[in-house]
Formats: sequence, structure tokens, C-alpha cells
Amino acid sequence: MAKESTLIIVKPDGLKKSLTGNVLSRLSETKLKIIAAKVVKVDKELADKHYQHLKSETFYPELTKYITGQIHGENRVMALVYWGEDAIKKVRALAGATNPEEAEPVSIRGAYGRILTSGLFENVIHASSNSAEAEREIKLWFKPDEIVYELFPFKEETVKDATRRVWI
Ligand code: DAT
Ligand code: MG
Repeated sequence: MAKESTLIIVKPDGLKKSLTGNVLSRLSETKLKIIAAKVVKVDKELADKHYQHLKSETFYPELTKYITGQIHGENRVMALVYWGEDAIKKVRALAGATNPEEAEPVSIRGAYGRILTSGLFENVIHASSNSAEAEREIKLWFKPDEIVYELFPFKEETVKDATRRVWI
């Protein structure tokens, strides 16, 4: 199996419950490398793109509320890219099943997840499910300069008269 990369998101419940350290400790068991990390405020547009394959599901409105922080009053997530041998499968195994009730009790979702009254699975982390999804998701959440490895082909653009924020 070749080296591959995977996207992990510590979701708003993970931040609200101060579980970031616990999640990263569990992930360090994999011996994979962290090659990108940042804290992100998720807007509806990013939520829709990230969960584009689930738009027709009955739980979709709750799911976008969840990832944009409207359920926890915590509009922050932590996004990370892990890289190494069999990264996608290793991280999915540590994460556990999508439904926290069915997840192995020692998995991240089994230990820290729960099912909300609405029926939504509040399951602490997202982890890419295959290499095509991992590439799509990493490109959605990170710019080339935010990742320490050159994972995917990129191009350079010169942006003229662009406005950006700088420290005063
Ligand atoms: P995963 O996150 O394990 O890849 P997914 O991509 O199918 O699972 O779904 C994305 C998220 O949506 C999942 O983490 C929790 C929620 N979800 C999925 N299936 C659900 C269901 N049947 N009922 C409630 N929430 C669900
Ligand atoms: Mg998925």
C-alpha cells in the first residue's frame, strides 16, 4: 500500500467538549504524519460542498447545522491532514463506525460520540472514506501553501490589486 493522505475534522462537539487533545493522542497511535492543521469557522457554503453527497438525506439540514456550529454554539472545527502508509483505513479504524452506538467502545466515536434526539449522529470527528474523497476534501479545506508536502499538482496565479488583511 502506497503512502496516502486523509482529511480529519474535529467537529464542533469535539471542540466544545475539549476533546481535541484526546483525539490527537488517539490519532498519534497510527504513527502517521500531520502535514497540515488549522482551526476553521465553517460557513454554509463549505458545509454544502463538504457534505455534497448527502444532500438528499433526511438528516441533512441537521448535519449542516451541526458542522456550522449551530447546535453547539461553537462555530469552530479543527481540520488536519494526516499522511502515511494506509492513512485512510488506519484513521477510519480509530474513528469507529459512523453511528456512535455501533462504534467500538474504544474507538473515538464509540468513546465520545452520541445520538442526538433529532436522530443525528454526533460523532466528534470526520475522516475521509477513500482516496478520491480524501483528495476532493483536502483541496476543499486547504490551499497548497497550507500543506507542508506538495500532495497534488498546483499552479501559480498572479492576483493583481487583490485586497487582503495584514496586521497593523
Ligand atoms: P462518515 O462520517 O462515517 O463518513 P457519512 O459520510 O455517511 O459518514 O455521513 C456524514 C455524517 O452525517 C456522519 O459523520 C454523521 C451524519 N450521519 C450519517 N448517517 C447518518 C444517519 N443515518 N443518521 C444520522 N446522522 C447520520
Ligand atoms: Mg463520509
